[in-house]
Amino acid sequence: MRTVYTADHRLRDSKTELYHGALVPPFECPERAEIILARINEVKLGDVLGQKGYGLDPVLRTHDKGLVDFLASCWDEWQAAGYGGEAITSVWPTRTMRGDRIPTEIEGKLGYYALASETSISGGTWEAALASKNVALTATDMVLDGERAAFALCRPPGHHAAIDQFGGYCFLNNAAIAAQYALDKGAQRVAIIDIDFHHGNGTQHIFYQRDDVFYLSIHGDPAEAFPYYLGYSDEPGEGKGEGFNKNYPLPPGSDYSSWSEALDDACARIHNYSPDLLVVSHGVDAYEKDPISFFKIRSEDFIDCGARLSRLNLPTLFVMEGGYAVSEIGVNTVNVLSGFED
Ligand code: SP5
Ligand code: ZN
Repeated sequence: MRTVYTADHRLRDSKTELYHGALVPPFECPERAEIILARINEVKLGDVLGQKGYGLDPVLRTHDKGLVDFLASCWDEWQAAGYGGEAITSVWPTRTMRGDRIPTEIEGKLGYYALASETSISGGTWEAALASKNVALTATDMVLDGERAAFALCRPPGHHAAIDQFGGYCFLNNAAIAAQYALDKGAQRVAIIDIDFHHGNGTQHIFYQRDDVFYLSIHGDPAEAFPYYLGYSDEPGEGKGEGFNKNYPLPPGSDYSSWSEALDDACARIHNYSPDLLVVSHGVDAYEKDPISFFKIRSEDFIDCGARLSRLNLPTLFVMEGGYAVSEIGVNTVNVLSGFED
C-alpha cells in the first residue's frame, strides 16, 4: 500500500492545549506523523508520495465559507488584537443565547466557530490543515485511479470538524472532503467507517441528512467521553439520511471482543450498502495505553482489525485521525494497514 505524506504537517505546532484546567503541550503533536512515517519505512509498507495541490474548491463542497475564511485569518486577527497566548476560546453561543449572529471581534468569532476549547490556533495551523486535506485528496485520487487501497497520513486530523465548526484537534474534515470529492468524481455511494476512539461528530454532522454517504463509528460512549454531545446510539440519520448513520458507543474498559463485534456488525452493514469506496477514519486511540482514552485494544488487535476491513473487498482509503500513545503510534497505525494487506 502506498502512503501520501507531507512535511508541511509540521506547520501545525501549537504549544498549548487546555487539558483538565491547565495549559499543557498538545497531545496532537508533530512527532506523531514522523513516527508513523518511520514505521512505514521500517516495515517497507510501500512507496511514500508527496501531496498534490487541490485548492479550496473541494473544501467548500464540504465546509461553510465562513469557517474557511475564519480559519484562514484567525491567527492574524488574534495577533493584531494584541492577545498574548495562542487562540483559545473562552466564550460560546450556548443554549440560552443566539446562535445566528457572528461577532466581528476575533474572540467572539472564535467562540462561534469553536466546538471545544482544547484546540489552540497558532501560526501555521491553517497552512498545515490545507496540506492535510491535500494529502487526503491525493490518496483519494490514487484509489479512484484503481489502487486497491491508499494511506493518507493526514495531520492535523479531521473527523471532529463539522460543516462550520473546528475543534477536537481538527480544522478541516479530511475524510469528509475525500468522500465528497469521490462523489463529485462519479462515485454513487461512499461508506465511512470511523475506528478512532472518539465519535466523529463532524463527519456525522456533514452527512447526517444524506444517503450517499453512510457513516458508521465505534467509539467511547459520549456519556463518558469527548465529544460528549453527539455519538449516541439513537442517531440514525435524518430525512433521506435516515438509516445511513450508525453509532456504536462502547463503555470504559471495552476490549477487542466487544469492539470487534461492533466492527463485524458495521462491516455487514457496509457490505449491504455496497459502496463504491470505503473511507476508514483511522485513529489508533482505542489502544490500551492511550493517555486520553479508555478502551483496551492491544497492538496485535489492530492487525486483525485491518484483516476484517480487507475482507469487505472494497477500494479503501485510510485517513489518519487520532492516537496519542506516541511511542506506539507507528506500530499500531501500520498494524492496521499490514493486516489489511496480508
Ligand atoms: C482526533 C482526536 O482524536 N481528537 C480527540 C480530541 C480530544 N480532546 C479532548 C481531550 C479531553 C481528554 N479528557 C480525558 C479524560 C481522561 N481521564
Ligand atoms: Zn480520537
